[in-house]
Amino acid sequence: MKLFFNQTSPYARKVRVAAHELGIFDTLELVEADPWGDSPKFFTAAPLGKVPALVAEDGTLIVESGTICQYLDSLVPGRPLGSYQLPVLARAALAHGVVDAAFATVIERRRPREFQWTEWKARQRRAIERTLPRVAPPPAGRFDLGDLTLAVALAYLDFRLPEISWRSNQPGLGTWLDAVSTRPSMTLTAPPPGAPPPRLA
Ligand SMILES: N[C@@H](CCC(=O)N[C@@H](CS)C(=O)NCC(=O)O)C(=O)O
Repeated sequence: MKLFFNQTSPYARKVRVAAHELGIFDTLELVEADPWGDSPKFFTAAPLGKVPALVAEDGTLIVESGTICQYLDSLVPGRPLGSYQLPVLARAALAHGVVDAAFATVIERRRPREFQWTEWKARQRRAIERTLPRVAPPPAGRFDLGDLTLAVALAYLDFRLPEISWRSNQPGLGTWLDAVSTRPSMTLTAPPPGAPPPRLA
């Protein structure tokens, strides 16, 4: 299986964390791709031009981080990430929405300041601030698809939007993130500190 990814993408991180948690990371051939780089080779493999993109053994192209995680989960007996259970999917989708709002903000900030849509950025921030109080800290020991998506989302806030001081309002989530951040799946996939945000051509 070939996984197109990059080091800073929270979406690709979800997939990499899932693969580690499932114990199948070594079955992935990792291909680092810059989605903003307009590489014909990447666009041929992944026509939507986004990471992550997985090419399965039979050549099937699978996009969307949640779908890729479900596919990887289906390869392991018992589907350990619980990715076919509605409550797990519901939690994963909520956390994924936090990633979407944060990523939209990061991309908006790449425009020249005079072209940035201030209300759009504020809207994303409000969405994040409304959502986090609705997320209960997961129980210790559990780390299913919903939980790993939440961990990636919170870590991405710390990485790209540290001014959203979510930890002061959600100390339980902060304690939980600190604990799960020591899992090998999280340490091995952490973005390089100081990595610049996406560059738009
Ligand atoms: N909904 C997608 C989002 C993927 C995505 O937007 N990835 C970003 C990198 S973090 C990307 O490749 N963006 C390039 C683009 O939008 O053209 C998923 O969950 O996989």
